[in-house]
Amino acid sequence: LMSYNYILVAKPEPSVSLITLNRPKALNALSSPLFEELNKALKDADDDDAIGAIVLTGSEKAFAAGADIKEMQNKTYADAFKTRFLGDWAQLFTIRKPIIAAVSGYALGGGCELALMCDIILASPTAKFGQPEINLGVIPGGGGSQRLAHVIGKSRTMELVLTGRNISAQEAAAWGMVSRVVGEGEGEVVREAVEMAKVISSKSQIAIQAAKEVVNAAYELNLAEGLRFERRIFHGSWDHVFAELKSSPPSIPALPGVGPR
Ligand code: CO8
Repeated sequence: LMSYNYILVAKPEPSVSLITLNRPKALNALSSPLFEELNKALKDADDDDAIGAIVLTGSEKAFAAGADIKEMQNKTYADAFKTRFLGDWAQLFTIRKPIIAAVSGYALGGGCELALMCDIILASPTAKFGQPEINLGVIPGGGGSQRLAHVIGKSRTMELVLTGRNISAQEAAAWGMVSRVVGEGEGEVVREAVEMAKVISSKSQIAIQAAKEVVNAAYELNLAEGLRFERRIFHGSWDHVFAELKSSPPSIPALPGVGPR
């Protein structure tokens, strides 16, 4: 097992990888070394055939309070450009298995952007989302302006990005930014996310990964391209079902009216 400095990796269920951001003293500020470890853990989970879904969480106080301001403050434009600063965050999109963010406490700036990069967000009643970059004289740099605009629309995105105001879990749910607010109690949001990950893991993994790919395409393609992409993936998606039915024992339920059972 890999040992990490800034994250914890566990298997609360045989089919679920739980990654916990673990820089409590800095409220999980997303430094480059932290992101390097996160990328490694995500890749390992993606490569592990036993894992069907991933849960990403932080602490009760903070999912993540942003990009690491202390790391950024001395970077010149040339440093940032040459090292593609924050560019490595995009590795998260190469992960084919679903990633569920379980958010408690602060999800600000880069922390909010990290949650938005996940496939599903569940929020604890304590969650607070916001893009406070404007208060520092800068703007979001991890996709916040673009992803929020897709998810909550222009007016609300402008409000968050231009005022720097934080919103509550309830507001985020009403705005469609998170799936829902789960019950109170420490660790509740993580338990709920693990349960959801377990359900996802019980399905055909090929179908799950194809479904994630096509839903995410809705945020990149126009409608005509997206529909064509969905249809193509759909056309291929039953091939493996019949292939598995021919081999025994099938790991997925038989289709009504089809197959030996
Ligand atoms: N980066 C680095 N360290 C951080 C960060 C961060 N984003 N957030 C908190 N910390 C550290 C604090 O410095 C403090 O460390 P120390 O004890 O060594 O001083 C420790 O975490 C605890 O923080 P607080 O004492 O502030 O805890 P509070 O409970 O009083 O407050 C808050 C919690 C409200 C979340 C507060 O910490 C806060 O406002 N944090 C910053 C939030 C923020 O602005 N996030 C957006 C970051 S910006 C971004 O993501 C991209 C742009 C960055 C541009 C930087 C240009 C210079």
